[in-house]
Amino acid sequence: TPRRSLIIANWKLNGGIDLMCNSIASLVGKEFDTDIAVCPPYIYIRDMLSLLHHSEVKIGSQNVSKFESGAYTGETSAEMLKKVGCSLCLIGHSERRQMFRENNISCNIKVKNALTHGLIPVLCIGENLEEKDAGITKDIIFRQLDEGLNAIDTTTGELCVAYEPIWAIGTGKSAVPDEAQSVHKFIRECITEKFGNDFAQRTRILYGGSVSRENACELLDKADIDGLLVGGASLDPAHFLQICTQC
Ligand code: G2H
Repeated sequence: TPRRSLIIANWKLNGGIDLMCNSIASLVGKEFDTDIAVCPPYIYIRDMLSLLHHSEVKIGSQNVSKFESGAYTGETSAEMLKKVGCSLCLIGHSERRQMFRENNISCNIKVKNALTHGLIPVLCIGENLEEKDAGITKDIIFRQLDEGLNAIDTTTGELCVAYEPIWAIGTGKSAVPDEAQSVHKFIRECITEKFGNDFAQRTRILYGGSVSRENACELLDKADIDGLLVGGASLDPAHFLQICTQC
């Protein structure tokens, strides 16, 4: 494909100074055939950026505020993230949808904020087990894209989508590559229908959910899988490095 793969580490609420230092040490000075990014908790973003220095490794956040500025205690804006040097931000991870009341509408505002400030939004979508068993995966995905990407500006900036079937997250039960590929293909069709073929071909669609060194290459081999969002396995720097370099 013309799309360069993107592999993102999502530390979630894990890690500390040790993980930060060990990850930096394992990633700095290496050359990669793919784009690599790490999304640590907010508190580590600035230190990681300065330790990474001229490395190609990018830093992202795990969330972004839907507000620009003002009396919103605890929030961090897209503009702030961009100004310190972040390249991307995760938006609407299923954990945020399930535990912090994120929905397609709030995600849509966040995607627009990110694009406005030059951050790459990584919109996370995916069905849960009940929806999968009911055979409505495509309806769920369609709606998450239709509402989450409503009226975004596709003339500037870049968009990524991460398909993370909720039943595969942190369960060790990854989607089989063919199964993931068919959903990724559908996602690209939805984006084509909404924004045209050019934009759809440029959009990277990542897979997430129990990615490990065992399944990474087979997933990345699929035509519409343009990268990986790695949770658990990214907490072991050597394991993450292997995922980044082995395929
Ligand atoms: C899905 C994924 C990273 P894990 O949440 O976003 O986590 O790889 O632990 O399933």
